[in-house]
Amino acid sequence: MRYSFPVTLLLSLLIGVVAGSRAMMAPAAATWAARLGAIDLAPTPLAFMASPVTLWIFTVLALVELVTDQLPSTPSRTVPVQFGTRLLTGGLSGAAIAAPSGALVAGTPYLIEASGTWRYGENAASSADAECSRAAADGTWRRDRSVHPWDPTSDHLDLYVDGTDLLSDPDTDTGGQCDTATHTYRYVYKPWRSGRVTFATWDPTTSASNGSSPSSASVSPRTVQAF
Ligand SMILES: [Ca+2]
Ligand SMILES: [Ca+2]
Repeated sequence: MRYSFPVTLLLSLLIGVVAGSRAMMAPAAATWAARLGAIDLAPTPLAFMASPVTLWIFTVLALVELVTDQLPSTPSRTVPVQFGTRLLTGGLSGAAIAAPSGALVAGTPYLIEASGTWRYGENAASSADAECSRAAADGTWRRDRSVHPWDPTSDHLDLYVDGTDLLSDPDTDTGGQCDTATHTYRYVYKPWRSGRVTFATWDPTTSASNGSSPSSASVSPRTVQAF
């Protein structure tokens, strides 16, 4: 099951509160939720959380914790070991809740496919796709193009994912690593952190809006889980 972003945030907050009071209760609750199908971890690196072995390990640990917490010899929950365990189990449980929410999971490869063209600058003949562009004065689609005289060696107008210029492969290389047939490019992207990614195009020409206005932007990236 997939929850909306606010619901995911709320559930993550709640599981954090649970982890704060009972370190093992949070992952036990998360594994039960995964086991019962309330959260779908199968396509994520946290799939092990839904396995019967993990379920019983965390359940037993949670029960043991319930008993040992009553013993006078149990240290305060604010000592470093107790606190560190809570951070770990709380983080793991929160990740299990957030993983299927549509956000990307760190270290997982995703196939990004971007297709379409958008207009930059003010001339109708100036257009770009995810990697290549052509100009009014130069009708050839080129992989590298600077559109700012102060920055002649930069490659502008490309699609950026999470702030990084992609080096994606054309669906059909019609010359110079450009796809002038369908303007479609693919890239296997492995995010270094979990979360949502931003897609942006960069148009440094001073006279234009920066390519993100709906009228000129039709490069449509979509992500598909690759593995
Ligand atoms: Ca380029
Ligand atoms: Ca690029």
